[in-house]
Amino acid sequence: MSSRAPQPTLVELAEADRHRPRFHFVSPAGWLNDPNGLTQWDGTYHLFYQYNPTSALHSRIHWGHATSTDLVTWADQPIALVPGDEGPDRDGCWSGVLVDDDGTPTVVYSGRHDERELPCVATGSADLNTWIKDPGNPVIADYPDGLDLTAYRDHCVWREDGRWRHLVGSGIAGQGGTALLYESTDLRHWDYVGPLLTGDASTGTVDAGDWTGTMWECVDLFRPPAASEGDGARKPDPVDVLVFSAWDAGVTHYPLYWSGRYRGDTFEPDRLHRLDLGGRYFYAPQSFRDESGRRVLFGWLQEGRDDEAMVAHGWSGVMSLPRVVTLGPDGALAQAPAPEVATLRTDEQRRAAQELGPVPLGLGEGDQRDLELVMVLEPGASAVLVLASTGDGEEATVLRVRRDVGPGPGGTVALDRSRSSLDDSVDRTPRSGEVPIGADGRVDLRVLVDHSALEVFVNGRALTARVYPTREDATRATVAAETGAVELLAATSWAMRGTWDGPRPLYP
Ligand code: DQQ
Repeated sequence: MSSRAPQPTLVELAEADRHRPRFHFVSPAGWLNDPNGLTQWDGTYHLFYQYNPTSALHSRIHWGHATSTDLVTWADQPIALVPGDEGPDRDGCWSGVLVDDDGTPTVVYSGRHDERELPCVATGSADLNTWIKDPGNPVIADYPDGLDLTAYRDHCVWREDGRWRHLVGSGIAGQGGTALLYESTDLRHWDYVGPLLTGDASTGTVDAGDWTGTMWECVDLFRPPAASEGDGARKPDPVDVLVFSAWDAGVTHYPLYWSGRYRGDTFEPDRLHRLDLGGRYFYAPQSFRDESGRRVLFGWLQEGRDDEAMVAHGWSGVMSLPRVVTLGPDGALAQAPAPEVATLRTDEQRRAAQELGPVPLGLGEGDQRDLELVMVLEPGASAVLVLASTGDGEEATVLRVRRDVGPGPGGTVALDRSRSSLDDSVDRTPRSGEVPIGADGRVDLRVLVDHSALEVFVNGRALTARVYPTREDATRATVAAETGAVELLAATSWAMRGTWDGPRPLYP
């Protein structure tokens, strides 16, 4: 009789994977996608997330839950929402938000059944660990009359002038993505107001990143605090932003936002912006205002490897680091890792200020790194950072920052992943976009490498991606000047401490 070796569990597979980040939040194993229900409640940060504890694929989604007192180290809490045996969420508890209903923590989420989603409500215990679904779910029983919708899900809910307001992400067939506005006095009975704003799917292209999709997922409306607040500088006029994730026929594209003005029943758009130059690698973001008044944003770093690889490794999906978002002087959002991330730094290495040349300057080795560089680029100059590289360069991820020719402001950042991995089943397509570089040529660059997760910030613009080098020694980082004069004012690199040890239970 032959006895078969026991199959490794999802947790064992996940723990053995060298591509699994160690200072980004990941689920214990299985599947993770969107951040949900973000809040700081009585001082404690709560991160709920789309979670499938049964496999590394998206199916029958639960709400996982973790808490933190410092935004970077997380403690797993019991799963918050499980799809019902029957009822409107029997096929999944999809994305949603948490609001404070006069002291009662209350989530508004999308219950999935029969291949469509409808708004549902659940109330939580004081520690936010036990949730009771409202017997009246779904609280909106059908799509609004008279609209031919492409999809309908995800929520942004806020209190305004004594009533609740609620956006549901959607799309109007033949027109484009939209955010449908509702009002309520009790979060259970909703009056439909109308579309707050509707995009035009007949303009723009995916390649340019200005096509707004046939449906908007995870709409998020907020007023960002000005970056200059508190330092005595003139405050810019208030700007509101409407963030959404452009979607089409089952395909997730990228997060975008309109800057403009929220005018009550409508949103007056001014400009469309890319929220993250990595596109789908920072998808379905959600933000919240913390108790200190900061606007904090998390997003889902999708995998760049196929379903087979996800299943083989027992896990999928990374939560971004927390980002603090402000309104920059150019009227666009400026993003930076929350200062708390720096508490994970260890083993500081500094490089002397110097004029960079073509010979690469080493910035340290390791697959959990934080790099901070300040450079001055002359017009037309470009600096090149090589990351996750082997000594012979067989595997290397190449990041270029280039200042436009001419004295005007402007520049680009480009991520070349063509040599990131010898495994040709992983996504190695490039990413790039515009970054603001002022007349002084100064570039503040921050790079966070956490195994397969890469988050880059260039003068407040973010570019997120995933990389999967195959060689164990693909851990080097260097910087050099590629063209023109590049002055390095400061370069510091740190190893980053991991935020948990060992396996975590799948069903906390
Ligand atoms: N993910 C959720 C949806 C949302 C999408 C389902 C965005 O609610 O529209 O897991 O990634």
